[in-house]
Amino acid sequence: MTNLSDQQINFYNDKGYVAPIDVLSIQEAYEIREEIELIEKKWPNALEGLGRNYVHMISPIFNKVCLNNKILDAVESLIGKNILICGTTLFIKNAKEKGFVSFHQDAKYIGLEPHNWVTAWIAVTDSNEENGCMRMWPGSHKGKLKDHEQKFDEGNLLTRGQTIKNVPIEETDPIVLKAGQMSLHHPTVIHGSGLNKSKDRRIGFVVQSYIGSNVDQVLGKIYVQKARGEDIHKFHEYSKVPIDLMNKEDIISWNKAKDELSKIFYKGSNKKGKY
Ligand SMILES: O=C(O)CCC(=O)C(=O)O
Repeated sequence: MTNLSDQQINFYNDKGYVAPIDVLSIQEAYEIREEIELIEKKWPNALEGLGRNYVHMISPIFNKVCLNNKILDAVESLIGKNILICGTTLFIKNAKEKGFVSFHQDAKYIGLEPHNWVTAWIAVTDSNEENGCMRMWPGSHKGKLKDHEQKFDEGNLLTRGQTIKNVPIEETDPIVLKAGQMSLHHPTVIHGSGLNKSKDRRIGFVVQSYIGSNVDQVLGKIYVQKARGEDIHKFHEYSKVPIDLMNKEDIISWNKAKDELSKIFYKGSNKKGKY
């Protein structure tokens, strides 16, 4: 059992995140990197843009990570025992590229209500201040949702370049993780990340997010998979568990799911970004 301790739960409630949590071995983390790099080689561009989403639908390796018991035990400590996977995303920052993530709150445009959900950021590579790890503004989850400016700026890895202004960077905590560790963060904590100034890629495999079965999607349609417990509310349609990598039938379902997700991401916006 790797349920979070009372101290970790208190920390999460107070700060809006908890880290680091050991969940995968170095080998398991490396297996994810190899899967990503295999896909990039065999299906160039498949993971670009909107393709970075729902990747657990086309790869048994990514799917297995979402069902990892150490991750689920920790998640259960925060959102209860009835857990669904409602999406995954790859946040990749290659060396020498200008990728960053502006300060934002996940709950702003995602339509998941109520906020009984948590995001698991799993380090596929080490993630540190040099290569642009996430930074959390501790305690910022306690306030209301903030205004976000939609900047659609180049290099921003967020859909709309949504940005909360005047975040005091010196008050933010760097989330330093070794490959195989994860952080968990709250739907309304303000977070972002800077440039990768290292010589290697920085990769996060992100379950975005684990939701309680009481969480509805109020802006559109999502596809879920059961992670643990019972789906009491049955709000969502289920996606299939992938049989092998990039199976043709799975790709059809993946494309459908990504299209629906894109509608949610850009609801109310007259412009679309890259993702
Ligand atoms: O990977 C990053 O740098 C940011 C990821 C993020 O914003 C998230 O997982 O909510």
